[in-house]
Formats: sequence, structure tokens, C-alpha cells
Amino acid sequence: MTERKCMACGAILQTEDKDGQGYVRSLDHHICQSCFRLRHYRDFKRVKADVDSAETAQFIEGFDGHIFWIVDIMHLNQSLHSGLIRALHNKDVVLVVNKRDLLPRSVSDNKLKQSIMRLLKEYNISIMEVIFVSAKKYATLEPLMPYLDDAPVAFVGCINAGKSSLLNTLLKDDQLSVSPVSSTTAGIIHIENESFDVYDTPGFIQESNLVNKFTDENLLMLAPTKGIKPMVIQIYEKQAIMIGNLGYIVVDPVKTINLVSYLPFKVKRVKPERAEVNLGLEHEFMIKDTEYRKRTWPTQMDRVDLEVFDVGFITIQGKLKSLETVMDTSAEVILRKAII
Ligand SMILES: Nc1nc2c(ncn2[C@@H]2O[C@H](COP(=O)(O)OP(=O)(O)OP(=O)(O)O)[C@@H](O)[C@H]2O)c(=O)[nH]1
Ligand SMILES: [Mg+2]
Repeated sequence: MTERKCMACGAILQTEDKDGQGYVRSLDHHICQSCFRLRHYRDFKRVKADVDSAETAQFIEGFDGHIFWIVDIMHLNQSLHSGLIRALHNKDVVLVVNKRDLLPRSVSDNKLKQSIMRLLKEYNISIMEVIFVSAKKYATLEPLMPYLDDAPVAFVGCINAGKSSLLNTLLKDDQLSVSPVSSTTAGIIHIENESFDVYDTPGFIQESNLVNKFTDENLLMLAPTKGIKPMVIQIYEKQAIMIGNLGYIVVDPVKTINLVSYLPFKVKRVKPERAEVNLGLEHEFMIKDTEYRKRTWPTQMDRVDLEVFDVGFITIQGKLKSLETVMDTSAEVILRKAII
């Protein structure tokens, strides 16, 4: 008997294990119970699939068509998954930068494009084009059409980049399951109609252990549906910036500088000596089971971003005497040249 797949997440349908992936009461159903609950009750707790990235890599390597590599504009460095990048060698890749709606319009696409190309330079992938889109705005998908008319297209990328969301917008349908939980798509889904021949794929996983400390509230907060209003903080002396109870950054500027937070929640400035006590207070963004680690960062570059995987990034615009972070031990933090 051929295995049937859930139309929404691609999991193989089964009737044996109630708590397992792809469970249905009867094999006549087209979507699994987790996707049913997600669709009708917005219950996203059960959709996290057990995904084998090696299978998706193999699919990409053998794929004969265009590849849309979907990256999340708010998590660029996290999007650079080495296994995925290996699979993309010698492929026709269009870099589709999603969630453009989250950054202000005043931010230049050209500047962003240059920054992204700089990030990609060390990876030796040839990109046919960089296209900025938003799954929230159908009109932004227009530049994708020539590729979609030309050949089958596979939507690939890291978890939560918005592959399934983009396909739903494109197909003007909500067949595919979408959620703030990572690994919503469990298996490869082929959709073919008069207009399109497309594939949704499970996301490559590059998440930090931090997600295990997230509450449902955190997950929703980190998947904003409206544009982020960057929060600008002027810093004229050594200060600490609280990132909820996730941790804090201590910056000591050479002269007055701006720090711009693109995080989807409020950060707060405090005196460095108050920062540690502040971690224990009430914040808008609070994770579970915190444990902290201090790190000192180089200060040669004078416009940098700190990207915290699964959370977002903060830009520091100016020369620093010193830069320190005290963050939860599970938080993966990288320092890069500012992208904006
Ligand atoms: N603001 C905004 N949110 C988006 C956009 N695209 C996707 N999202 C949100 O991002 C989250 C993940 O979207 P999905 O479509 O499930 O992402 P995916 O790449 O299919 O994820 P996996 O199946 O887990 O690999 C959801 O909360 C979406 O609502 C976008 O263009 N703008
Ligand atoms: Mg998906």
C-alpha cells in the first residue's frame, strides 16, 4: 500500500500512535490531527515534527528546477545552515528574503542586499537574484513569477523562515500548516495545478537550545505579525541594556552613540551595576530556567549587530571602548558587521 501524507504538513498518515506524527483516526482524512487542531483551534503545541534534514538535503541535490532559498530577514546569520548550503552547490538558487514587512520601509533594500551578499561571500554559492518578499503581501511576490512560470520550484530554507506561508499566499489558499513553532512542515509536499508546480519542504534546523526555555507567549511574541518599530537608545556613558530576563549587553562608548533594537519586545536601559539585580525583575520578555554566562566581545568594528539566534538582533552604531554580554547559557549570540 502506498503511504498517504497529510496535505498540510507532509507527515505520513498513520492510525496507530495517537501522540505520534501524522496521526488520524481514519486513513480517509486528508490532514493529520495536529494540523486539524492547529487550523481550527490555533493549538500549535503539537505541530513540532521530527524532521530529518538529510532527507531534504538529498531531495535538493536531486531536484531539477529552480530553488527558492527562503531566509528570514530578522534571523539572517541563523539562516546560513551549513548542511543546506552544501546541498545548494551547483543549483539554480534564488535568494528569497522573507518577512520584509517586519523592517521599516525606510531601510534601503539595496543596503540590505549588499549586506546579505557580503554574508554569503564566504560560502561560494551562486545566487541568481536576491528578492525581498513578505508572505503578508501578495504583491511582493510578483518578482518570483518568471521563475515559477519557467520550471518546478522548491521552497527550501531553515525552520520558520516562512516557506509554507509564502506558498499559501502564492496559491491563495491555506492548505499548508503554518505556526510559530519550528518544524511545522514534516515532509516534502508537492503541489501541482494549472498555474504552479511547487514543493514545500521541512526546514533545516539551526535552533539554539534556548527554544526549550521559551513559553508559548515567547513563541508568539517572536513571530510578530506587524512591522517592528526599531527602538533607538542614545548611549553617552557605560550602560547596560536589558533584553528581558534573557540577559543584558554592557556597552561603553568612546563618545555618544545610538543603539537600535530590532527585537519584537521592549529592551530597557539600566546602570551597569543594577543589571544583575534587574534580571530577577518582571520583564515583557521572560524565559524559563535561566542561567547566565558573561562574554567579552572585540570592538574593532564600529557598526555592529548582535544577533541572538531565535530572538533577533540589536545594532550598535559607533565606536566602543568595551562590549560585554551576560546572556542565558543556551543563547547563541553572534557579532557581525551591521546589516542596516
Ligand atoms: N511578519 C511576518 N511573519 C511571517 C511571514 N512569513 C511567515 N511568517 C510567520 O513566521 C512563522 C513561521 O512561518 P511558516 O510558514 O510556518 O515557516 P516555515 O518556513 O514553513 O517553517 P517550518 O515548516 O517549521 O520549516 C509563522 O508564525 C508565520 O506567521 C512574513 O512575511 N511576515
Ligand atoms: Mg513549513
